[in-house]
Amino acid sequence: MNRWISALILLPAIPGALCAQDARDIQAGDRTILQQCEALEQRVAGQWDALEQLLVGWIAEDEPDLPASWSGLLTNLANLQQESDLRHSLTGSDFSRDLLVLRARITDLTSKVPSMPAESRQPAGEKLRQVAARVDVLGKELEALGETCGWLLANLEKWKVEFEVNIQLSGANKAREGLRKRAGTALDEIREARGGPGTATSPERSGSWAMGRAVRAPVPLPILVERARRATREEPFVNALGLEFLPLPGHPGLLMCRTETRVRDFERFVAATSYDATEGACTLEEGGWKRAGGTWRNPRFAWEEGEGADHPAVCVSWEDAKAFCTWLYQGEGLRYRLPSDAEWSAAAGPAKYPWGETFPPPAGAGNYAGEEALTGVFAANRYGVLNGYRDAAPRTAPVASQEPNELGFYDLGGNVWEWCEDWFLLTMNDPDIQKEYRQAGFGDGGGESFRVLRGGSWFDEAETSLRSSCRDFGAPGYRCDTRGFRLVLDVREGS
Ligand SMILES: [Ca+2]
Repeated sequence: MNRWISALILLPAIPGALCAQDARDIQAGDRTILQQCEALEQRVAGQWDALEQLLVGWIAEDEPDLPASWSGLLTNLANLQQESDLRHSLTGSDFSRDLLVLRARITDLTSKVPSMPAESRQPAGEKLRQVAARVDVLGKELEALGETCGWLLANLEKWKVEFEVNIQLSGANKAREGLRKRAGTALDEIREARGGPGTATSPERSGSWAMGRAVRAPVPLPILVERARRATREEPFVNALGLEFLPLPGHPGLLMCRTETRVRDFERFVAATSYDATEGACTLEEGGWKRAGGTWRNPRFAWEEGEGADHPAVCVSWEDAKAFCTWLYQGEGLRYRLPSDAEWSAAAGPAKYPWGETFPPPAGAGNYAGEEALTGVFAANRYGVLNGYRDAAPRTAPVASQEPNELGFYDLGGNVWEWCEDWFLLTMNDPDIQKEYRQAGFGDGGGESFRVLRGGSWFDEAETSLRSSCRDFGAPGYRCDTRGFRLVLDVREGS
């Protein structure tokens, strides 16, 4: 038994004084009270999931009996709101009651700290302050969840009117399609609200979901960090952009994005900041790479309109990628960066190639320059291809088009070269690759001239380029249609 607890038991029992149970509660503050707090946090996260599931189910129903499904959704949402809303705290929401009980217990214990032995007051008070702060954050999130439900309920009423009008105007199918689209947008908004860069505005109750991106105040940072730390391969951390992050083996507190950053993500960044990444990108043209007006938005891949959104963003430099990370940090408060060279290696695994030990790649290994690439200028210029290999994409492919690797990461081999934090040195490469470069008159890489790129791209077919160990290099400001990036999220203590 702790020394001061023994001492306390000998104190005369006076009103307001610390009893043995109080002492144990304070002493075990990071166990019992925090366990209760954690359980509540998990329940709140479960409520958010339930809210998402309501909409997912509603959108997914084929030919739903809308009046029935509508009233079901309204009832479920109302229940969810009541369960979550702090205003119902005195009338029976389990959540709020438990939260209030926890708060009251912390207040009670705090009032008893002065009667503790002098040497114990400071640490005990600190422990209680910490858990009180955590409970406050939880209260805010619970309130936000209630508000979001309320807002959605209000919008559902409006959609109902809109739907009935649209049936008259354009028929049931079109009306249903419009409704699904609205529900889909609402779902996106809710998912975004759970993470939230730049979403710190209040809901516009009189507006539609489409009017404002913000649903509610962003999820408090400590909760985001906690969620990220608890992420697993089965349950990744999903950030405000909908990007999924998995724990990086061998690097506690670091998570890596399962996919390359998409055009749609970069679009959000540019829309929010007016960042200009359009100048000077090199794209593959007649006779080689040229500055021909290509940009991340249109890398001259002959995309159909609207097709590129899920492709990896290309024509973005290392500097552009870092600016993107800064923007995400400013919105979400989480620390994003590019992977270090070693972290990228950890995600790729120990095999010689991203798909295993043998060359050439088996079918489905990745988006490389297979025979499908022989279109347009590629065909005319007779760049090398992997004879006998074929994937679906002549240029970039939507991220996650191929199977993930054993650790759950997509496109670590192929699609686009990925920028890393490190400066490039030729000696990072295998000896035979170093020899090739040296024969071409290349020095040691210049120390602080070029950044490392990993993973190969849609343009690559050479055995050396397809090795997991191969490092390409580029000046930090260089934009090119074979290069993109992938994010790392750092939630280590003290980071
Ligand atoms: Ca390909």
